[in-house]
Amino acid sequence: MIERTAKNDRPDSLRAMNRTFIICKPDAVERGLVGQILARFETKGFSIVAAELRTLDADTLARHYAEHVGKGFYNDLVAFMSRGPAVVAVLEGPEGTWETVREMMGATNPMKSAPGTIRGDFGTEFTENLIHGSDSAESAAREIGIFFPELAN
Ligand code: IDP
Ligand code: MG
Repeated sequence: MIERTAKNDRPDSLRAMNRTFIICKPDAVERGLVGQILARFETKGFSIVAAELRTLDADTLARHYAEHVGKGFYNDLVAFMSRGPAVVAVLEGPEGTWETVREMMGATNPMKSAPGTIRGDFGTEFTENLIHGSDSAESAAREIGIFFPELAN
């Protein structure tokens, strides 16, 4: 795992607000797009504070995707997300970084994602949509706690 110290000097209690969790999903790894995806965030000015190539198991995915357990697409989602390694990472930037990361990802359905977004530029499949990003500051803190407990406050 790559880990480095936060660049800011805020107290630990505020840092989670400036960090968000992403997954470059198995399709991104298979297609060799991880470098391009991470480069967009780095070029934007966000820092990678943790990153690891990791194959996700069903139990971890059930915690991560708790809100989706039992939905029609859930079994396909787990099969996809566990079929090979993904890159799990934590990005850091100014307040609201999670929201800007979501905008850079694009809409969930890549056929509807705007050109210029990651999903809009690289994908066509609803489930295989390349990237996950936390959808709120609270989700970011929860997800970082699942995947990088050593970074949790
Ligand atoms: P998000 O990743 O944009 O936050 P969510 O609604 O949280 O979207 O769904 C989680 C993931 O589940 C999506 O990124 C996608 O991979 C998959 N997914 C969501 N809805 C559908 C669907 O209707 N059909 C197929 N896959 C879906
Ligand atoms: Mg979501």
